[in-house]
Amino acid sequence: MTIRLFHSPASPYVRKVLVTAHERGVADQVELLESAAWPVKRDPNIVRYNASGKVPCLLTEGDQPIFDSRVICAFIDSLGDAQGTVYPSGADRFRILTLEALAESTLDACLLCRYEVALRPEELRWQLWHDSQMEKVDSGLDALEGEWFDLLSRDFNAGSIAAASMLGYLDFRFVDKDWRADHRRLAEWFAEVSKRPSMQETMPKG
Ligand SMILES: N[C@@H](CCC(=O)N[C@@H](CS)C(=O)NCC(=O)O)C(=O)O
Repeated sequence: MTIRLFHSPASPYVRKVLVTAHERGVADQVELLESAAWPVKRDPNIVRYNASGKVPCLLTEGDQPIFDSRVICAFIDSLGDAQGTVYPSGADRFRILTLEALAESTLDACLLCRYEVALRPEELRWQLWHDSQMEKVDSGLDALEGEWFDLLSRDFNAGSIAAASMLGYLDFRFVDKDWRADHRRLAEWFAEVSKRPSMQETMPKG
């Protein structure tokens, strides 16, 4: 089966999807489609399938769109061989889904900061708004370093994948942010999981 993916090589949400595909052994089934997702001047090729115009957006063989990244990850997980899953069932399922949501909301705040700096005309920028998003990033990092760390580091589940993609994005776009200084455990964990082939094969570019 071939699944097509509107993607961007810099997108951390796309990275989540690709890491999941590698972890589940289906990366060779993913065909990357050219696309130009951007909050202004959206790409009509994506909008045709995903009204938000965002990537990732997956197309099934029957041309059915699947988005957003969390839904795509769950879909890709279901394609992998029956023995593994990044969304274990049972008692931890909703904890892992919540961990994934935590990592993703942290990532959302990163992206809002990035757009503010990279996209918004300088005279329209609002420092308080930017700093408030960065506070969300810091709270998210604290939570991952703290109460969520055991679940995060127990295995490489969907929540761990989302967190690793978020940390990779911080290193990629926020090179001056020394998040490791106050999050030693998280930094060690990230160094370790970054060695996984799924992470090595999906380094952000752009
Ligand atoms: N919640 C979405 C977020 C996806 C997202 O924001 N993607 C960015 C690229 S990193 C995008 O397409 N931005 C274009 C836009 O905001 O219109 C998901 O998890 O897939």
